[in-house]
Amino acid sequence: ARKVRIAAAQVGAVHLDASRKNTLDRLIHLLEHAASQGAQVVLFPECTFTTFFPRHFIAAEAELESFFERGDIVTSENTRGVFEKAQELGVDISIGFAEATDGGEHYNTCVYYHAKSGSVLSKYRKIHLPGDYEPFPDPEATNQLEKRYFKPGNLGFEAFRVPDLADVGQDQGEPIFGMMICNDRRWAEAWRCLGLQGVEVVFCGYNTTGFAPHLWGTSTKQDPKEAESMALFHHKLVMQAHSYTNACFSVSAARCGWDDGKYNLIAGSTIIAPDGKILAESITDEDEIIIADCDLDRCKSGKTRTFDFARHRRVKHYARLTGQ
Ligand code: CDT
Repeated sequence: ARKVRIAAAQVGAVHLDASRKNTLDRLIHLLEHAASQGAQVVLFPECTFTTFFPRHFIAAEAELESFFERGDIVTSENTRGVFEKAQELGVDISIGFAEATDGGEHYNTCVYYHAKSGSVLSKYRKIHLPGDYEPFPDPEATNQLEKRYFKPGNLGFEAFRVPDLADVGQDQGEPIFGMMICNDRRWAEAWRCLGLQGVEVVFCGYNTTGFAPHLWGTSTKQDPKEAESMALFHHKLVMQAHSYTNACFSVSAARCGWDDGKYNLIAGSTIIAPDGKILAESITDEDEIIIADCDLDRCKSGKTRTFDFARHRRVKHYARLTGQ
């Protein structure tokens, strides 16, 4: 058995005027809570350190920039607390943040931080940016201005090996992880890129609006409760289906709850097995840890039989996927 105890740290409402310190303290508290249950690695959501600002049209540059992190995420004043705590506890973390590069580019990013070496093992920049460049004319509409605020990621979907997590057999090597961010989870292509690299655990942090008819292209008369339940259904549908078709575990961590008492984000953080079944699931829309023992050997049956890609895929018929 190659068992890894994995946790997702779901983060409840973070208001527009939340203090950075208060939000960071909540993340540290969640990490301590996960570590006290024996978690070896903890996934945090997308854009974890602030409210989900792409819902707002922010014209003032200084205000917009205040939501982005600059320099080294591990040592920056606003973010280092959670990395220091991870190292102190010896627990790896994966965490999402809005990244501003030295060259002035902006990405929706996450990193995998390896506690033992105190280093970032892998970085991913969100490739599928949902929503719009221009805000909706309707002042009541919830926006999602990711196309305005971020560039599409330029690092691809790169799986990576993580040392020190599991007792691994000689031939099997270290666990293979991959990361995606929120909207990416709806795209089979993203999962298959990781699946083709033999991924065993996919991490996905998200901010998903519950009721947002303009965004989803549904009726504005839709019942908000029904809309939220549909959004949750689609979230679980894609996490379960794509875990199954790529024979991998998946972990999803929500930023959720009612931001500013007005903007609803779905909860539904999950840990899913390679057969598509849910192993752990959040029960609140607040700060909450979910945790599961994931035996990576459970990926084997799918990877060697039904989804043995080398034997069963018929690539010459897939040319349309890459526009060839
Ligand atoms: N953050 C993010 O990517 N959210 C999107 C909302 C849908 S926009 C139509 C998501 O796919 O969950």
